[in-house]
Amino acid sequence: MKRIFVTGSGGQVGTELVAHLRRLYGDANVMASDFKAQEGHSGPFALLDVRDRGAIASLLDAFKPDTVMHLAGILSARGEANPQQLWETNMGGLYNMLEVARERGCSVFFPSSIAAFGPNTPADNTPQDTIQRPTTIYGVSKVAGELLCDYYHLKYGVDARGLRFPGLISYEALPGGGTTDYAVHIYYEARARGRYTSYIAAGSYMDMMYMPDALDAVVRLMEADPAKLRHRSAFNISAMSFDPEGIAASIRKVLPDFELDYDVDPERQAIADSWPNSLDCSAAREEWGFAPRYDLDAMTRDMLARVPER
Ligand code: VAH
Repeated sequence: MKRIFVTGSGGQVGTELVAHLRRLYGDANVMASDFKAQEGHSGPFALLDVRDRGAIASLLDAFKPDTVMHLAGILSARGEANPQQLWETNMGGLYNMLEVARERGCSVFFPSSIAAFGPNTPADNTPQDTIQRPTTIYGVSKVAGELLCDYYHLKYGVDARGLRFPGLISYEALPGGGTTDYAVHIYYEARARGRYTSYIAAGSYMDMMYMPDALDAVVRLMEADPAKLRHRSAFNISAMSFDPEGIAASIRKVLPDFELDYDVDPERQAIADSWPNSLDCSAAREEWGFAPRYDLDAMTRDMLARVPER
């Protein structure tokens, strides 16, 4: 990778991925874009609605990237409130990006998710290749996105690659509209109020990962030797699996008086119940060296040291 175009640069992943890529490849070689204006960029930025293929084409013709990281999209919980909008944005945007990238020979990174699995997927140690019958429109868009990326690789030779992200925890930009967002909010609330009311029930295990490991995984995958990739658009990756009680116990190792209670949101609980408990990440390890550094306690110590006490 030398010149990279990022969509969704205002989101939880995009905010940190742009900064990470600029540290690695230089500010001028990473162009950020989002549908909302953003101040303070140290490199090029453009307003972009990914539903507008002409706008994407114009920006790529001007910036001439070799790689596009297509993060623009709506997350699971917000998507269930407006499935049609999610489909237009997530699938319409991805199709536009793949078409524009195909015409210009760009590589494409696609963020899939553990949401690409459903209630009849084996829930523990979920295989890389298994049943995918998600019951959310977000999950349907992720399975369709994985298949579309693989099709563009097989049909047109587009260098499309992707990761099935678990829940991501970070402190630079808050997540918006996801089901795993509780695992971010709990740290802010622990620091600010010493307590948190979880909308996800005890015993609901989901795969999670600290943002530094996610950023490293994206770069490792995109820089990997394509000859070694047996999979492409949807590698299982995860660093840990926990339920609300597990993350609370980790927080109490730093804040002994932290209290957790519950007010379960049935809609987000139903989404969480349809997702795996833990993934098998052997394909990612074997094909491109996936190696997360943070476990739950290391993430907790870092998050509590960094989140503001507001
Ligand atoms: C969500 N954070 O909750 C996203 C992610 C695995 C979860 O896809 O929708």
